[in-house]
Amino acid sequence: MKAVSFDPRHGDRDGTSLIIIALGANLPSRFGDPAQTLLAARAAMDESGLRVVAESRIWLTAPVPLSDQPWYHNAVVAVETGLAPLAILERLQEIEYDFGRVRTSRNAPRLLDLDLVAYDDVIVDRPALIVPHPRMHERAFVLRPMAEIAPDWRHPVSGLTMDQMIAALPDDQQASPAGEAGERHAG
Ligand code: A4P
Ligand code: MG
Repeated sequence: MKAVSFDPRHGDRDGTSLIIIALGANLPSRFGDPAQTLLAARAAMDESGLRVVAESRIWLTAPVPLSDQPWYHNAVVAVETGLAPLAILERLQEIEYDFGRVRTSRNAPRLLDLDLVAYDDVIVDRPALIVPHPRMHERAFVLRPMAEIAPDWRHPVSGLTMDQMIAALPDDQQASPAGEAGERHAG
């Protein structure tokens, strides 16, 4: 794929874009435990014009940076939409607020975090929006689920493949599909 610069206020180019959104939660919400919150968030995306066309399994992941916070449930979905990147970010933030998120500090525990991880090979570098997400390439909780639904994606800035980014992850970022890990860390 060739990297292109792209005005994030305008809509997608041909309707066949690979748009990747990462979901994360590590506190209970009114929808239940974090796994139930992620399922409800996926449904909310569908209802707000972000049609989910592929989804990873739900992964249970150690907090990054490592701390005594509860472990996270994380997942990644691909959506189809005619919305431009900035409009997608607005929809995601509306859903976060609707789910009761109160922004405190970066990396604080959260009811629901929705990040726009990638929009094809588009590069956006604005104060309010950076795409690909500026930390996606160093996070197992994004890359491992994303590899399940977009194994052929290549980072448009570094040129690295999914396999290369995963191979470069530090060893301490534990992540496994929720069913396999057991639920002992959840909460
Ligand atoms: N922003 C810029 N680019 C983007 C983008 N591509 N997608 C801006 C979403 N937002 C983007 O985000 C802060 C600002 O980033 C937004 O106002 C938006 O304009 P936020 O969601 O308000 O705050 P945050 O989530 O605390 O910060 P941030 O930077 O999104 O944190 P991260 O990097 O998402 O990290 N560990 C595990 N295991 N699992 C997790 O899910 N999540 C985090 C949050 C930390 N550790 C984690 C997990
Ligand atoms: Mg976020």
